[in-house]
Amino acid sequence: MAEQTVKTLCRMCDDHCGMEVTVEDGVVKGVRGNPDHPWNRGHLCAKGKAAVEFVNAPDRLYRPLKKTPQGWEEIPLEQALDEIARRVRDIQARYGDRGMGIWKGEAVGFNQEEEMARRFCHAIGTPNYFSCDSQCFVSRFMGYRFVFGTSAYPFPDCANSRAILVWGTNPPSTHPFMTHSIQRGQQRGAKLVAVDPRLSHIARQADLFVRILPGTDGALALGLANILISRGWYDRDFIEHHTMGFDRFRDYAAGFDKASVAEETGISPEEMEEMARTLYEASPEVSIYMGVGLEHHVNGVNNIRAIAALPALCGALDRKGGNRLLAGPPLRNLTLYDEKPLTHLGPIGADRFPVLYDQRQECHTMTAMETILTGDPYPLRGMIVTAGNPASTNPNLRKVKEALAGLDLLVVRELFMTETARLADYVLPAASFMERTEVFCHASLQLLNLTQRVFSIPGVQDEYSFWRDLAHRLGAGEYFPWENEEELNAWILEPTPFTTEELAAHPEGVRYTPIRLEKWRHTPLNTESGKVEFTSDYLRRFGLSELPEYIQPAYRKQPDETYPLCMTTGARKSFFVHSRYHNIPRFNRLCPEAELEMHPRDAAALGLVDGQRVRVVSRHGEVAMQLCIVQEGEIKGGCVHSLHGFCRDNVNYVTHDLDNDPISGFPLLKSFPVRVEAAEEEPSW
Ligand SMILES: Nc1nc2c(c(=O)[nH]1)N[C@H]1C(S)=C(S)[C@@H](COP(=O)(O)OP(=O)(O)OC[C@H]3O[C@@H](n4cnc5c(=O)[nH]c(N)nc54)[C@H](O)[C@@H]3O)O[C@H]1N2
Ligand SMILES: Nc1nc2c(c(=O)[nH]1)N[C@H]1C(S)=C(S)[C@@H](COP(=O)(O)OP(=O)(O)OC[C@H]3O[C@@H](n4cnc5c(=O)[nH]c(N)nc54)[C@H](O)[C@@H]3O)O[C@H]1N2
Ligand code: SF4
Ligand SMILES: [Mo]
Repeated sequence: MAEQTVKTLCRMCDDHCGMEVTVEDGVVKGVRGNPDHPWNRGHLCAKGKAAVEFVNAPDRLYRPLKKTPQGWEEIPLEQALDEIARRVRDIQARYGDRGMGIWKGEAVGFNQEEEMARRFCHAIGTPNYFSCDSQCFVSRFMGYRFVFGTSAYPFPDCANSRAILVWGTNPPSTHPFMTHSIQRGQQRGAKLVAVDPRLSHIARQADLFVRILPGTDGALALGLANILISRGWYDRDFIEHHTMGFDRFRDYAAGFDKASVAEETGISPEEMEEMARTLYEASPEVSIYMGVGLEHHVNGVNNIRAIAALPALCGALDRKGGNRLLAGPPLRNLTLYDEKPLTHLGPIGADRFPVLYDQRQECHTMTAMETILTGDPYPLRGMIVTAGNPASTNPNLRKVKEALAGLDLLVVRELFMTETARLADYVLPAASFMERTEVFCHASLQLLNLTQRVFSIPGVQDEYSFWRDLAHRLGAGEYFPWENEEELNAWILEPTPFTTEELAAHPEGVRYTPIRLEKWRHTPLNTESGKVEFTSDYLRRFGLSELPEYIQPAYRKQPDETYPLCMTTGARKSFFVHSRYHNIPRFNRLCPEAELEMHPRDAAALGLVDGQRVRVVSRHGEVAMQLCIVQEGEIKGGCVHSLHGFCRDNVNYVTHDLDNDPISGFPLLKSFPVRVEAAEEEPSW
């Protein structure tokens, strides 16, 4: 038996921990953490350890499937690619090149493989590139970008902080090895503050748990800014020399007094006082880490901008123990936005969310569902989806399923027969992360890595081979000249001092640039003014508020008796990633079905008992699930929560697709009104 150990990175989630894989005759037998990798230092989380079961799963797809009136038919790969190419050509001939869309999900990451999908999209002449980023990270990206000019998030240096604020995020479940640096900070005496409507894992470890009403975070941040500024508890020198718009921001924040903020957010004036004092006393060693809990609201970007103002007031930007500004690597970019911008073709959603398109060249997935169903502003008739499961993860699932099922052509590249794959005309077997190689940048550590192909299965294509083969069939082969991923990796690395061989020799990563602090002393920030921006001229030019204006969520502004509870969704469990890993038996046993978490007082008022089936009804739809009455203190009264990604009882039947943040276009998944009642019969879909 030829046993071999391959050092690569785990991609069971996007954290890319160092991983060593044992392979015997091409079959993966075991995994362990790479002790030399500085992110995870030899550890793997439960999902990482399950990578063996994932890549060897008995329900994996190995052959292309074609939907026929008799059911799924297995066909050879070459035939599948030929037929798909013919049907793409037909759609583009009939409706124009923009009649096709490309959709990339979370499972293949955000560097090279995202760029490849974008490249293919423009190579075949359509501007309609969609991704999970219509509801992931882009609101944070924009919030940070408008204030600090960063393209990545300002990394919290928790290990060296004296105060750590985790706001709308729960790293023990989602970024487990980030938790180590939080713990190191705590061991050195840092005070940990968690802001969340639910008692998350990190909130349990916090010195102060601030139990906030969903979607009201901007009011709290402005209230804190008001306390800090009115008492002079801020870094005057930094504000004077390195920021713009301070006076207008100060005047605006002055309207957020403790009493009105308490009324809006459900946070007591004493808790606000304690938060403000914690920030002041720890300044400038204050690090703030924001998560997806802040994004899925109609006011997300501005709430995030308001929170981002706090490290600026504390003078914590790019300081030891503060929020570090990250430098990206000088890698070659694969996208064609300079060569073939295609904006004249009207990318879908760019008119509704011009800032989203301007900042990210990203079309809007929820608008796409409308476009498919109505043909307005033009027909969108074909879609190729890779590494995503929108029929589980996008909001308003009834509409998503109707739209995707009604396309002339839906192609899904998958490892498993998912809800989205079931709607497809063709399902193509996709390579897992162990069957491809890519250059990966660990921006927070400023490291470059090369992931390794551990094994391969004939007929199961990696992302590059698929786009290359289809592009060649569609007359766009000139954009995919590289023979394979290895050649492509070398091309991407050309502007750097490193070769693929050097990266392969350093599975723990190589630092592409030294970590330097306080860069703002010598180098202008990447904002329009070169300074930290409390107000944004850029947003004003789009007709949006230049201030991080606080807009009340609708459930606060116009309470509706029909839907008296506030719903938040998607607080992650450590062993699932969205709709992934439910097929790993030991994870499935831990949480076999969707649950609705409810405060005991709310359950008592409705006469509901633990474990019974309840119906959750929103303006968009309804879903039945099992009720879980949590302990007093585990969730804010008046709020309910459910995780997304379940095959049955999916909460995305009740989430809102067309109530969006006007800046990022993000949907309302986390602060929308619902009612809950005993379920007498199951909904009909
Ligand atoms: N195990 C696992 N890891 C993952 C993922 C996964 O699905 N599973 N997903 C990955 C992806 S794509 C992402 S985007 C990241 C997300 O990573 P995180 O941002 O850490 O996501 P969550 O764990 O959902 O934490 C969000 C927290 O925000 C809270 N919250 C909800 N609404 C509000 C609100 O209005 N205000 C405030 N202050 N808090 C609120 C929730 O209760 C929850 O505790 O995780 C990544 N890592
Ligand atoms: N209600 C609600 N909905 C949410 C959220 C929420 O908080 N609440 N969170 C949102 C967020 S932040 C995100 S990022 C999205 C994520 O939305 P999606 O991107 O749709 O996420 P997944 O369900 O993880 O789908 C990934 C799919 O890729 C497949 N896959 C795994 N590995 C590979 C691979 O190597 N190659 C290919 N081709 N396929 C692979 C998996 O089997 C899986 O079906 O969900 C969003 N949906
Ligand atoms: S956190 Fe877990 S799943 Fe994510 S990369 Fe690391 S070991 Fe893998
Ligand atoms: Mo996400």
